Amino acid sequence: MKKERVPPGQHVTDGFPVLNVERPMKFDRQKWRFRVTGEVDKPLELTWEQFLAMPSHKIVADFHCVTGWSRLDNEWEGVLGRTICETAKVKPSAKYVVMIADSGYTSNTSVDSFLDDGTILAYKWGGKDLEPKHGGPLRSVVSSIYAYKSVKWLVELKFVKADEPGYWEVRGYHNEADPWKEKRYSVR
Ligand SMILES: Nc1nc2c(c(=O)[nH]1)N[C@H]1C(S)=C(S)[C@@H](COP(=O)(O)O)O[C@H]1N2
Ligand SMILES: [Mo]
Repeated sequence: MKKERVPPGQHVTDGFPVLNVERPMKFDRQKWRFRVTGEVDKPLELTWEQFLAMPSHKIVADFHCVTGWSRLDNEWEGVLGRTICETAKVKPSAKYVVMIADSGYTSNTSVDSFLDDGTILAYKWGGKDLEPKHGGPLRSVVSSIYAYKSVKWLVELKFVKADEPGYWEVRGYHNEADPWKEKRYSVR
């Protein structure tokens, strides 16, 4: 059977809603640092210029918010999750990655999902610098799962052995967040 384009229970929006629990971060190019920590052989601490100098890619992917809207065909440009894993030499012991925003908002996902072709740390959307309200200068985009796992104002990736549920995951949203299986809420 042909796979539907839009996951069950989602409706397509042409706009690009803005959703966040905190205020957008203030971006200071000089002070900004991006860190990769935890279960890696080569921890990273990069300046904005160093981040931009990393090998970049473009992907086109759909974005599904758990509240019901989906925005199709987003062109994201940035550094693939896979590239980060290779550069930081993520250890086999790392099973999960915690994505950390400047504010302290976090979300977690499996290293497997992070290595997926649809996972990118994006600094451009639709060919333009990612707007502050959408997470600029940098956000993670994990296209295979609901968008609460795409962290805006990303400043750190922490690779861990044991999972660490993030902001929404401890507030009742599903830890795996597979939109095709409608894993929206955790049932206790
Ligand atoms: N730092 C941070 N990232 C976040 C959020 C947030 O509140 N703070 N909300 C998440 C949720 S629920 C969604 S749907 C998307 C929304 O991204 P957008 O505002 O670019 O549409 O960001 C995700 N990343
Ligand atoms: Mo969301």
